[in-house]
Amino acid sequence: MTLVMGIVNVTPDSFSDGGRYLDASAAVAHGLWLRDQGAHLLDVGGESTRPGAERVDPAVERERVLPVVRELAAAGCAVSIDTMNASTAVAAVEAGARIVNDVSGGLADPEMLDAVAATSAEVVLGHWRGPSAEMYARAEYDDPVAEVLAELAARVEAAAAAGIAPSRVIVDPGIGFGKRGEQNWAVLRGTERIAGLGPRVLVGTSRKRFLADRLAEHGEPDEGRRDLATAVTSVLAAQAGAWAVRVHDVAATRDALRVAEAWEGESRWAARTRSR
Ligand code: PMM
Repeated sequence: MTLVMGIVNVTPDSFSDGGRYLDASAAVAHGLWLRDQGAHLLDVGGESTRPGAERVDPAVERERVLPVVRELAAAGCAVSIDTMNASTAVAAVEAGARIVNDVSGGLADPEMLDAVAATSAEVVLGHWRGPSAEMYARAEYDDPVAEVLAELAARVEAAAAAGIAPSRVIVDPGIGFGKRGEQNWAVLRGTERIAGLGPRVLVGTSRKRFLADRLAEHGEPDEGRRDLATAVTSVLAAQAGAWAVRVHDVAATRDALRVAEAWEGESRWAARTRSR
């Protein structure tokens, strides 16, 4: 079964839902609602990674996310903490998070991998080429899939060197991170190869600009149109071997995955996803 990770952004400026859940109780209510819609995991984040975003002070980040992590974990939800700061990661794990989701793959904070190693949490290592403010300047690739694979493999090795067993590692191709338009499609096309690296794969396409750009090429307005596109890319990622998909609209992706599973046959789908 492909897992659905629901997004709980506790930020004033995330590009699609920033500001709506800055209040902790509203964020908790949103997380519980996503859980009821079928999310297997809830990803709580307090720092926007939208293109051009400024970094947030880790103390401010912790103030935003810890009450939300604590309450959702206490309610029995499987929580991941979306952070590039080791101090926030450790505090969130103490508050009940089971997964540290670091879009920088441990590159933004040199203490991250050692800090995670000292916990029992799992870790998502994202493909990343520098902070939001400068990531597009580094979006140069000769062969996007090969380069993403090699750079992810280096992060998996760094995690192992820090003492994080490969079974605790999940990799993420970092759609939209240091990648422009077509480069994102090229990387998604390589999902099967990325899954061949070994660790489980998480794919996050939800509401990202490259989807809106694709719709715009056909004259479709952007407003409110990205969730259906996200459900489609999430199913395709699952078929290519993704272990989990990270989305805002859990119900749409859940339905899409159920339909795809019926098409393929439950046992074949289960066998494919079990092997991850
Ligand atoms: N994308 C965003 C934030 N966190 N984490 C992972 N593992 N993968 C992603 O693709 C990812 C992420 C940016 O999207 P948002 O601002 O809408 O949360």
